[in-house]
Amino acid sequence: MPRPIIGITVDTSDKPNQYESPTAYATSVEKAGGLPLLLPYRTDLSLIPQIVDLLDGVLFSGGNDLDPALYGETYHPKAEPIDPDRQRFELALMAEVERRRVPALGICLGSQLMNVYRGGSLAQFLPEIPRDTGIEHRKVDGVMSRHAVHLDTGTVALQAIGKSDIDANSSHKQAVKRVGNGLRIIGTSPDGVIEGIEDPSLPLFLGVQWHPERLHDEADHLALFRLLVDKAAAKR
Ligand SMILES: [Mn+2]
Repeated sequence: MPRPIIGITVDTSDKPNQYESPTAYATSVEKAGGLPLLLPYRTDLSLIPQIVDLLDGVLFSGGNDLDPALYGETYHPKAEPIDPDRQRFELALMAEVERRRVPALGICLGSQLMNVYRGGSLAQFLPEIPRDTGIEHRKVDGVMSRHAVHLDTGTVALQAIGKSDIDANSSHKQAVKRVGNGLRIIGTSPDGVIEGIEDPSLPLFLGVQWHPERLHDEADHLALFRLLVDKAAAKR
């Protein structure tokens, strides 16, 4: 059987006129049984239906901060704005993916995009949000911290991973605030930060705030890529 083809969105490089993609995304998809395919975003949006024709699933990858105008705010002083071309492409791609019920996994920015696409909002700078404990969700000195995530009963993430308490990594300063239409929270960290969302009415529309691609050697985290690949195989 040919492997399901998983499109992976790419990020902006610090160098001008280049894309970049951390290798761990493609490696994780391949390890889970999929065939990874990177998707350039400086693309005429009219090509998106044909791009989606090629794909069995889509991984919306990490990146910089969405324009908060999408949820009626202005950029926080600490924001690192996303390339507007990337935001435009990914919103249009997500609309096509949703319309055709193509299985989708969002990671970090990808998860935030799912929420904002559905009319939700984000907390723009977690260090300023009152929380129960002093968990650091940002990367510190180049190292991702780790914290617990409790997965809620009945979520596809819990079903895929097979246990409700996992040890996630963390490299984000934003998180879901108002949950978007049709989405539900899949889990939270001990300080109450929302660590993922899903739309249970679609074959797979799951976003996680952590970085499972950096932990593909751990079964709990590879399980999310297996879920994406399995749903993509079932859709063919
Ligand atoms: Mn976190």
